[in-house]
Amino acid sequence: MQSNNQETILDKLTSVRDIKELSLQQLEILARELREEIIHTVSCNGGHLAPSLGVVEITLALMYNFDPEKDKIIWDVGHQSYAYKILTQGVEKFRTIRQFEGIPGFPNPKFSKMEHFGVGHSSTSISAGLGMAVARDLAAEDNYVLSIIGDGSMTAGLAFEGLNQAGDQDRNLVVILNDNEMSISNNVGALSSFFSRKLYDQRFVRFKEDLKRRLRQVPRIGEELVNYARRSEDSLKSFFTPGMLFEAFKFNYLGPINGHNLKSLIDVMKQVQSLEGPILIHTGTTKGKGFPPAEKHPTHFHGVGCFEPETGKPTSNKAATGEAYNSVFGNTMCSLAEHNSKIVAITAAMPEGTGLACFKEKYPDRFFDVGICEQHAVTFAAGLASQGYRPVVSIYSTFMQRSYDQIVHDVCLQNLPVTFCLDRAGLVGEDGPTHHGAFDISYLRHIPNLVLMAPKDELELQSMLSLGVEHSGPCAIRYPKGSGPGKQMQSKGETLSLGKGEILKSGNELLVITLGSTVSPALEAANDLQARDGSSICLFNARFIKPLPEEQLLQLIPSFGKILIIEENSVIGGFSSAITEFLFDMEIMGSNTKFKRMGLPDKFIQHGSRSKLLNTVKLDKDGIKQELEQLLKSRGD
Ligand SMILES: Cc1ncc(C[n+]2csc(CCOP(=O)(O)OP(=O)(O)O)c2C)c(N)n1
Repeated sequence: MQSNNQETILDKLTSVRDIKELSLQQLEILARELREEIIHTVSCNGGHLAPSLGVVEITLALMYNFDPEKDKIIWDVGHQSYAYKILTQGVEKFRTIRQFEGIPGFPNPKFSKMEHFGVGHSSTSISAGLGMAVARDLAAEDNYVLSIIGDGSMTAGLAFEGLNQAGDQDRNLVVILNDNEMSISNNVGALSSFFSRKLYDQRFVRFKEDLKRRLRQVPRIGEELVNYARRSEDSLKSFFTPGMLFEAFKFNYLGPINGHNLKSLIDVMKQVQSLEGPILIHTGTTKGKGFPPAEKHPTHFHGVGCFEPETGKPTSNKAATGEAYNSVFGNTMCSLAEHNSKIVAITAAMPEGTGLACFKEKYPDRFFDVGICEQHAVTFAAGLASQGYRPVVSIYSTFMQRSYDQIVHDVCLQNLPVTFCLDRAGLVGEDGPTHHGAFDISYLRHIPNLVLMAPKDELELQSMLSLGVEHSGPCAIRYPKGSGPGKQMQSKGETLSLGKGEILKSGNELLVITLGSTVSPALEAANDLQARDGSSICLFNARFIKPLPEEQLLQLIPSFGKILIIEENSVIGGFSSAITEFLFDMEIMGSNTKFKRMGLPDKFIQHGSRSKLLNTVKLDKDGIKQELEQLLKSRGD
């Protein structure tokens, strides 16, 4: 950001191609300016700060050596692409990032011709890059394909599936491994400790010096041996570094190099232009580089809300209504685990986001972070459950999409007692369509044996979790981002019965059937209308999508001529589909009954604050009230 009236290098750029004309010194100044702009904008809009600060030099070296219009630069996850967005779309657009109708936080080809592939979920960049490399070769075109992937994203099987085929295809493809030894939290797994065997690791340097000293001591041929060792340093390097691993995949391994040293980066990227076949450049970077609070607390600054740019202290003073769902989940897990030693918790690289950090602290032996490996997380849980344990797998709704086959084949088909906790179900807000949890009811509700439920508040989440870990088969609980309506946690939630809902408000003019996050706004809307003009609305909280509370529905539905079903899931295949299918099967789809359903429309919903998006799709109190008013006014026949 410009701190005085002097024109910065960033201001003077008219096109991304201007970067090629800059001196090393000017590039270093530009790196500083980019960091200032990223910190300034993220402090106002929130966003992925630490990942983006870590790749500023890598971005500049790419821009210096390649042509982002012609060459395909693919950012894995895309949360680190802020410097790229500034350079390719300009500061003005960048300042609208993540805001409703502004540019998205993740690369999306619909918004820029220099964003070649839509991302948000991790570990896709090598497969997509290989696809682009093959397409290029088939069309006899000439461009570079570069995939930039973090060490966290490299833990996923998908990344290795890509490497495996890429090595075999032997196409020109460059993979840049951005190794900061962090996922959102510290990276985990055997692979991550392998990566951290760095060339500039003191142990390697010491070993090298030691070896040379000993060789020199060999009579007569000592100096010659030292020279031979020097010549062999490259193969020694790959033996002592992750080169071994990537060379086994038939990649030409370059590195590791300091990912903040612009000269080394520019040199190595120049070098790859004269090489053929798949190449992996291993760079070491610091997450949060250049902003001390983020360097110190990279997990907190991975993705942040608004903050003071001078100190990093949060500034958003949104009054939360209740306790955050993830914290209710984490605390409930801790208390349930106290009484049941078979309960174990599993996360796929999100101990903080899912609320399991306290469980990790309290029960380190019963906590498992498997890395960004949602598929493995589910099958791993199935193995534990098959041996009498009660695994609880907490994964965001959107990322659970990856585990569909494992849920069907490894858990539900064998009726194993695994509890799935799907956080961030529904609209997530600023992260946008790659992250909305719009489909989980639809992709889970048809799986035999699976119990599927959604809590209306914090207390109900507590009760559903207790039911889940006691139930003899698989269960899934979906709950939204943020906090609940404000129900205090109790030492023990209400005991729920499978497939039983509750009438929260009685009435005789219209029946609302809903569950989960839409219960609260629907109840408020119904109460408002009753207070305003005496409307008599009955509200039924179904709690369960599966098994549906069939008996209660059969009792309630025939008494109403107007029925509104509300859910925060895609209307296609969701909760309202479950009810209409049930009514159809029971042959009680009365032609005199007016049915209406509200849910997420059949389209991908853009980014913006959660409240703005809920308002846009009419799933907030005002939208529901409008629908209720119309239904109440309409004739019942
Ligand atoms: C399939 C999937 N699971 C989980 C996430 C959430 N997530 C976003 S970034 C990230 C960590 C990525 O670490 P790394 O690739 O090393 O990049 P860094 O943030 O360290 O730059 C995770 C777990 C995701 N985007 N996609």
